[in-house]
Amino acid sequence: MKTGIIGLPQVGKTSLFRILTKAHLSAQANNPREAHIGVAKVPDDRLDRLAALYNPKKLTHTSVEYVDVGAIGQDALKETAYIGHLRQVDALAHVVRVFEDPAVPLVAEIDPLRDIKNVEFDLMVSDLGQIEKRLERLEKDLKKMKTPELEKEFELLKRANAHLGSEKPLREMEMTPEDKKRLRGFMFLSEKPIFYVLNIGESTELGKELEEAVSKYKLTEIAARPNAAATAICGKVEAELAEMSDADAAEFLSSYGLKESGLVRLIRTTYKLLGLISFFTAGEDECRAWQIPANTRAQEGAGAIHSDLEKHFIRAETIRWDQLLEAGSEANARAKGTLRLEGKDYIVQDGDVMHIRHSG
Ligand SMILES: Nc1nc2c(ncn2[C@@H]2O[C@H](COP(=O)(O)OP(=O)(O)O)[C@@H](O)[C@H]2O)c(=O)[nH]1
Ligand SMILES: [Mg+2]
Repeated sequence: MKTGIIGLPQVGKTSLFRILTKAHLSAQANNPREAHIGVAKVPDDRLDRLAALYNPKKLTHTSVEYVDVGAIGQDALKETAYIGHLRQVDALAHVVRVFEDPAVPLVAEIDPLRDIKNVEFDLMVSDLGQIEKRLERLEKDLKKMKTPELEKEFELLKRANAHLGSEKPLREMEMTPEDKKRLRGFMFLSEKPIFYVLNIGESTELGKELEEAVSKYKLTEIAARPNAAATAICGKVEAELAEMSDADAAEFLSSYGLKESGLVRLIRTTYKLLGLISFFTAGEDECRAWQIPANTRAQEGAGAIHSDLEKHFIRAETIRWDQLLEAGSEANARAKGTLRLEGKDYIVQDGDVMHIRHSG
């Protein structure tokens, strides 16, 4: 799953991308129209604690991809390469500048809500253009021959058109799963879940500032809308943290009154916005997190590990991660009755530890 990092110029997109993916960008960074793609490990304290119990040879986290697509704007959105990259992503992280720095001149006065509205507008205009073109085509085709399929698409696009016309992004439009499927091929930009990331300046009371930023910059309402979220980070501090050892980083964080790095929060929120959850497999060889969409059945979930496990699935020995830790071992958990046997239609829960029994 990919998240596109978008935003106006000079807001800290590339800096954030670098820290998220620990990428060392070289020559390719010179071309502003070239998207950078990188992988970020998804931090998971639950998995780390399971690993402390099993002491495995290997510890494997899940990961998500980030794409630094470059600055957004009406012009960029007319470029085939730019829009191509943007359409491919599953969610958007919109970096909004709040930090002030004389070394990085401001294009306009700091106003997150204005920036958010401007970028949203650009996304919606791009979608409208696509819809209008398709509607024209459909009108012609429907005159030649009416099919229920074409008529349904026409009605849905008309509704999407009106929705955008009322200045609302498609991610806020009510849609049945069938509607969603019908629109999938268009890869509409304003339909993607969005995550507003306020990049705030350094301060001695950073912990408090980070906590209050979303309400201070009046994003509470916008972040509560469907398929949206907001958080604040301090890019500069994150960049310093990225260079430190774990012990130094922990001390540095507490000196700012922080419990965890902003990156951890950011990656976690991205994961949620993408509709993903993790289940675990745990043993002496490997402790591992597996990424699946929320509401996945156990049999399909087994397929995330290996297609053979899905094909030959019998049952899944299942226990919640914290119940396993509490029991101290699978044998104890079985004795206590907290280890359950689940069938193929069981809906896997975030944090389940599973052992798939199979006949393959
Ligand atoms: N003071 C400060 N400067 C930053 C921060 N994030 C990025 N910058 C600087 O702002 C400039 C633009 O950053 P960059 O990540 O390239 O922005 P982009 O155009 O959005 O990709 C660079 O000189 C960065 O060093 C931040 O959090 N605080
Ligand atoms: Mg950049």
